[in-house]
Formats: sequence, C-alpha cells, structure tokens
Amino acid sequence: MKAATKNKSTSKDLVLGLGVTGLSVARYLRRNDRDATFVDSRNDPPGIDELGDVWPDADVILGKTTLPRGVSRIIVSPGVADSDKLLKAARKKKLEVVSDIEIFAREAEAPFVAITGSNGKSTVTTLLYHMCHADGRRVLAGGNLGEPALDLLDEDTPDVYVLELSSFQLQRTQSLPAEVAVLLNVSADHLDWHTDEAEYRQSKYRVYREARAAVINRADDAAVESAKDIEKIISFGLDAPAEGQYGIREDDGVDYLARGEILLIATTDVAIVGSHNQANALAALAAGELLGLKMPAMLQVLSEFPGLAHRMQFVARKGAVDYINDSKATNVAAAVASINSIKGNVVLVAGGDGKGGDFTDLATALEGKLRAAVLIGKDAEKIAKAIDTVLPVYFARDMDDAVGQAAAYAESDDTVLLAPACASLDQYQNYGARGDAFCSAVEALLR
Ligand code: UMA
Ligand code: ADP
Repeated sequence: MKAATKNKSTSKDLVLGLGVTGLSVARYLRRNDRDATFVDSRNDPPGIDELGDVWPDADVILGKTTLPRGVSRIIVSPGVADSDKLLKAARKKKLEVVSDIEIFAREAEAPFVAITGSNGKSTVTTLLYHMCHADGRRVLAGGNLGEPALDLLDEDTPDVYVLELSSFQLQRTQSLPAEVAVLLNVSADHLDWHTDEAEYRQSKYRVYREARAAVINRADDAAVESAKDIEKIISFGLDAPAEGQYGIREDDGVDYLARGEILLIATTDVAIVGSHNQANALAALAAGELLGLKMPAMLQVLSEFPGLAHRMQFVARKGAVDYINDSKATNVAAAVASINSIKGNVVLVAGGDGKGGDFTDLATALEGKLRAAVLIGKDAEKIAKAIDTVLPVYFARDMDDAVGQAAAYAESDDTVLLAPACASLDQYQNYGARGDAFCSAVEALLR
C-alpha cells in the first residue's frame, strides 16, 4: 500500500507504529487534513488492513527504514521505545517527537483527569467514569484503557474526560494541564522499555507537572514532593485520614472508607475486593471530590461496581477450592497485592514475560502465604530461581497443564490464583486472552 500522497500542508507527520494508537492518529490527521507517512517495524502490523479503510492510498513504509525526507514531526505509539533507531535519528535532527496524548492535551476543549500508577489505573479510571456518570456529568474515558485518546476528540465534547495514562505515554508528553492528576502508586515495571527504574518512576511523577489539582498517595514521599506546588491536593492511604483526606477508619470492629473523621461506607459494602481496591476506591473518591461530584452518587457506584474482567475475577468453586483470574497482575507488585487480598492458602499460577524485572520481592512478600506455585512462559525459570527457596515450584507446558497441576496441589479452602507477575505477550495476544485461557481451563476441570 505504498503510494505518493499530495502535500496537504507544508509540514508532514511521520506516524510510528500501526496498532491501536497509530490508527487513531491516522483518523485524527485525516480529520484535520494533514499529510503523513506511516511506519511500522513489523512487515505485517496489526492495523494495516484498517488503515486502508481510514486512509486509502496512505503512504506506508513497513520493516526497517531510515528517516524519510520532508518529515517535521514524529507521532509515536507508546510501545515503541526511545532506543528505536528512527526515533534516535529524529532526535538527532531535532524533530519534534510527540505522543498522541500530547496532541490530545493541546486540543481537548473540556477539562481532563489524568490517572496513572503502576497498578490500579484501569480500575480507578472506570470507577471515576461511573462516578461522573452517576453525578449526571457527560463524561468520556479512554487512553491506555479502551478508546485511544485522539478518538475521544471525534465525539461530542463532554463535561470532562477521564484518561488512563501509561508511563510510555507520560514520558513523551510535555504539556499536560490536567484538571486533576492522580498517581496511585509506583513500583518497578516496564524495565525492558525504560532506560532504568529511575526513568520509569520519573515518567509517573510527570503527571503532576502542570496539574491544577492532585490526588496523592501519602505513603509515597516522592509523590508528595512532586505535587507540593499544586494548590489543591487531596491525599489517600490505607491509614486513618486527617481532616479532608481519605483513608480507612475502624469503628466498633468495622473498617470504613473515611474522609477525615467522617465514615463513608463499610469496606465490606464496597463491591470490589482486597485492600488494594480499597486504596483504588479512596483515590477515586478524592478525584471525584476535586471534580465536585456529589458523595452519595460516588458511594452508590462503590457499592455496585463489580470490578473489571481479569482483575480478581471469581471464576468458579470446585471441590472446596476457589479459582480466581487476576491475569491483569502483570508485574510483581500487582501479583503481591492480589495474593495478599486472599484469605487462606494460595496455589499461584504465574509466569510470562517479566519485562526485565526482578522477582526477589515476590519471594520476600509471599513467604508462608503460598502452598505452591505453578509456572508458565518465558521467565518461568527466572521466577523459580527467586521463589523456590520459600515454596514448592512446578513447571507447566501451558495454561491447561498449569490449571490441572494447580488443582492437584490445592487443598480444601485453598484458592488457585492466576496472578502472573508478568506480561502475557510471549504466549498470548494480551492479558485478556491469557485470562480467557485460564477460565476455559477451569471450566474444563468442572466438566
Ligand atoms: N511497533 C514498532 N516498533 C516497535 C514497537 C512497536 O513499529 O519498536 C509497532 C508495532 O509493530 C505495532 C505498533 O507499533 O504495530 C503497536 O504499537 P503499541 O505497542 O504502542 O500498541 P498500540 O496498539 O498502539 O496500543 C497502545 C498501548 N500499548 C502499549 O503501550 C504497549 C495500549 O495499552 C493502549 O490501550 C493503546 O495504545 C491506546 O492508547 C495496552 C498496554 O499493554 C493495553 N499498555 C501497557 C500497560 O498497560 O502495562 C503500558
Ligand atoms: P492497571 O490498569 O494499572 O494495570 P488495573 O486496575 O487493571 O490496573 O489492575 C491490574 C492489577 O493490578 C490487578 O489485577 C491487581 O492485581 C493489581 N492492583 C490493582 N490495584 C492495585 C493497587 N492499588 N495496588 C497494587 N496492586 C493493584
């Protein structure tokens, strides 16, 4: 599909990456009558057929290439790392390199909330979306979750946008005047993309740079420091909150989500489970307050929202054993959080692509909590090395084998938990496909 395009403007964009983001950029440029060349390092990228519909006769270069002439700006997909040769060449030539989020932030005509963190982004983004909706606001949500940001601009302008942002997207975004910026937590992740952990962490703290109001995790000193110049700040944490802040308070043996001294809702009445999800609920309440949402509407959402698929999703109970799908636990901290949220012994199904991370923390955090681990995927051996001193470790060929083995090791009242601590891409198209494979394997056991 290589064809010359007429020059619609003096400057030409190069769109790097033809996946979900690349296609949304194509639609945006087309709407704005811009000229572009599309580049993807794969010979058969996922979005190539759809591009034909969006932009017939698009100028496309597939496979290895050098920087084409006449390009003034690179719009790069989040999955393309800074080490990419084309990006290096572009930077040498001092070309502007931007994310789709940068363009969104420059053009959005309604305020937006920016939500980031190593874990919990999708849950908080979805909670806040529902809270806005319940309060009667016109709201659109997207970004790293669901609809790519630039597609949101093609819909009627809402009262507020709620954006989930990844470290990749934040790293390449200079201007981000968020109405409210939320940073949930930071733990090591994506070390195969970022130069090092410090760079990854910095990308997360960027969310506060131009924000008008901030939700901060008060246990994170670096977050407190990064947001210190922002006028309106509300903190959240799992400890008892000071006045105007969000946290957990105990009263008569019952734990409540609380704002200062005010008890809001018993943790047992919050539909999503686990203390990590209580933290997520508190962060969503704080963001909602900064948007001016009414408390009853927000609490109603917390009592009803069952959580997203593949996050602590109950699959079945068989032979007094629960099976839970937390395929979205794609890093060590997430897997630790999901294991900690389960009462009783756990048989863990884990493994996949560890993204260059270190599994030592998994062993430290899980000592005495797991009955056994069944490992799959590329980094199974690496995980085994880190944890086999604290529990029995077994290897499985695939998900069916892993679930079969886990069922055999589980005892009465145990939980078989898929919390991989890894990305899925070495074995599956995405975490959803991995979670589906787990659910199918469990269903096969039930037959
Ligand atoms: N590509 C190259 N060269 C490279 C790497 C990628 O040409 O070196 C090409 C690929 O061949 C592919 C395209 O770029 O054709 C894919 O781009 P991409 O990996 O950026 O993926 P998209 O399909 O554009 O999806 C991205 C996010 N993916 C990543 O950040 C890896 C999606 O988040 C996001 O929903 C979407 O943009 C819309 O904003 C997914 C994700 O896994 C869910 N995110 C990570 C996470 O949540 O942990 C950050
Ligand atoms: P993200 O979009 O950041 O990946 P999700 O809301 O999809 O976050 O949750 C992904 C996984 O991260 C969950 O399945 C759970 O294992 C873990 N998790 C969710 N919230 C938190 C949190 N606040 N702290 C630690 N781990 C969490």
